[in-house]
Amino acid sequence: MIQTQPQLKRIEELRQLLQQASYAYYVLDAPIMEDAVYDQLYRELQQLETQYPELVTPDSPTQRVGERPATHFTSVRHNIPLYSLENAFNIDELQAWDQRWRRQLPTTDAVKYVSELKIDGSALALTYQDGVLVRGATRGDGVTGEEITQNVRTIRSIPLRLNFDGIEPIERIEVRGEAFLPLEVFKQINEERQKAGEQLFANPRNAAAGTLRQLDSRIVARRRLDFFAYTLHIPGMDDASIANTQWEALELLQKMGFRVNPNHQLCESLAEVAEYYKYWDTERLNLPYMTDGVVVKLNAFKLQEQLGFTQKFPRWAVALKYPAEEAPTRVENIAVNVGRTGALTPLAEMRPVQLAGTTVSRATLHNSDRITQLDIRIGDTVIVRKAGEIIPEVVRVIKELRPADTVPFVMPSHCPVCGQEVVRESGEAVTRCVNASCAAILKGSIEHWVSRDALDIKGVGEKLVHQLVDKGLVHSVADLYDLTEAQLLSLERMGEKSAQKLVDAIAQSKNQPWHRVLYGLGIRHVGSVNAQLITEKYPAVEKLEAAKQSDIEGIYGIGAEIAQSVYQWFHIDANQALIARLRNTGLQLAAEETATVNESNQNFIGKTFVVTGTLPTLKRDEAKALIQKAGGKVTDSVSKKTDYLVVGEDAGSKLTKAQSLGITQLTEAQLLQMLADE
Ligand code: 1X8
Repeated sequence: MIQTQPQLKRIEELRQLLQQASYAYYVLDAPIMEDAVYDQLYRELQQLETQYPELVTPDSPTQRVGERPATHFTSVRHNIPLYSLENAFNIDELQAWDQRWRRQLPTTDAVKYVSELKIDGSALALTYQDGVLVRGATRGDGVTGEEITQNVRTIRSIPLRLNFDGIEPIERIEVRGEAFLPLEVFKQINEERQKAGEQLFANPRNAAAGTLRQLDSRIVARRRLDFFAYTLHIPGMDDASIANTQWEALELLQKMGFRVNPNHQLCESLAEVAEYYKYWDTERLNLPYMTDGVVVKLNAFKLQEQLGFTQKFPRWAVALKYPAEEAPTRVENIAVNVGRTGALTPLAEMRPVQLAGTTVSRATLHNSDRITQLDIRIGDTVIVRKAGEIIPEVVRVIKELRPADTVPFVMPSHCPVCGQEVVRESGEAVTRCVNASCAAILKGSIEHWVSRDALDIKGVGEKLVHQLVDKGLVHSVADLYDLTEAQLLSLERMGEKSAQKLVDAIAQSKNQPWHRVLYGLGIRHVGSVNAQLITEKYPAVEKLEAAKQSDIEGIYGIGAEIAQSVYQWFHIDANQALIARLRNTGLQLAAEETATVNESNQNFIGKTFVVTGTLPTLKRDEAKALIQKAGGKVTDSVSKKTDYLVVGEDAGSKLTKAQSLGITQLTEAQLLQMLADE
């Protein structure tokens, strides 16, 4: 213990620095430390903690990255139930609520209300013992929830230790709030799931709830959940003076280090509440997260206590909801699409309706389970819903309006594209075409291969892919590389110049890095992030082919499902044959030897770079990694200290600023040249 004293001091210092930086970044949205500095301090802490595991504490910033999967969650009973809120759908219903509590508790004093936004997420109850987060639990049924502490620790805006500066330390405190996924993250997750051939989340609430119940907290850590705190309970607080009103409670939560939604308002009358409701009806569409209403609470805790609870709800609060964006329309047809994974997706084609500012005429029906559940038939009148950025979905069928002659919809027993019998494995919701040479699967795989995050072959779009497959010119992605100008010229409306350009673009793609090739193969569950994780561990295809499933699963961030999928893919003969052909075409099936750029390069030492805009072939992160490997420094903002600005398409304010400071600009080609030169 004596010997570890200096280390303990440094560890505590590092934790404090990292905690402050993280708070500034995630809660205040006002960074105080450069990423590179943060990373360096973090690594130092990690090393010390590895060396002295007995000094690791649950509130250390290193405890936010997740742990190996749990086998199950344990149930926890909430000391104070998490009530749900009574709903009101318009101002009349709000007034009815107000009159009800006033009848129970006649008062002539001026009453204040706090109006807050209702966040569409998943409620959490967080317990802090002596200021340290010791338990995080889901709402569950309100009485019993699930203990998900490890997952909660990955949410960066949730403090692992409370800040009691200037307040009397509180021994035990329970904080409640809403965990949610920002819309941007939600969209990104769904895009990744789509690309990996996985089922999409219907809305951010489901995505947040699903994420919180992930047994593998490493996956949770990558999903970037956020959290707004909205209430706190202190056992025995009754007449404590620490907070007497909801308004003060929100201030206290903020002081203790929580993110509190800034859009709350103290209202002196119900008319002011109504104004707030009206204002946010439109303004909420500009927020980066989903809201579905306003929560109105009586401000004084004294009033709250006097009113108490009904069987289900607090009497002193109400959720004033916004009408969901739903509309009725008629189903004209149910089509069945076949995707690149062979999954059959039923799609309702409907009479166009206006919803949330866009015209909706198609909605996914997901799979046959969903169809059975809805009992949706051609000719039915249905309610469709679209909220914010979310894909439209059919909410329910209005059975009363069903015409007499409808028949239940059944999924086809044969693939609508190739005619081969389809398969639905027991326990799976998805029906699949398993014909490896089905044209729909082939078209989908080629579209995926040429897509931006894969081989990024410009000029090869959906239409051309269909022509190439239908004409029998391409039977696998490898065939793309044998296409000749003459063959392309045989296609409709293809000129010599375009044909030549296409052949060039396809040939160019042979230079794309190995991780893009792996992603392009379209292995189930392998999105572009996973492909990069895998290729870091297996820098050559031969190594990956020889890997055991357990080895692949050993990669940080790769779960069992992904590992199994990759392992199985490489053990199918046809896929082995494909790899052999791709190897012959000269594609990169190994990470490029970085000899020229691996060691520091005189052009880069001591130089500061900023990368902006869309580069022609490299992703920004790839460019940054190359610069750093060569010994250069990369920062996010342009300043006098910037030596080079690497500029791509659609560069914005950084370019303008660099121009005004006279900073040297580089194209991607010039950057690559510099990397190659010594
Ligand atoms: C649920 C929610 C509340 C608040 C925001 N979003 C929610 N989903 C809030 O109070 N600001 S309160 C609440 C509940 O008590 N069930």
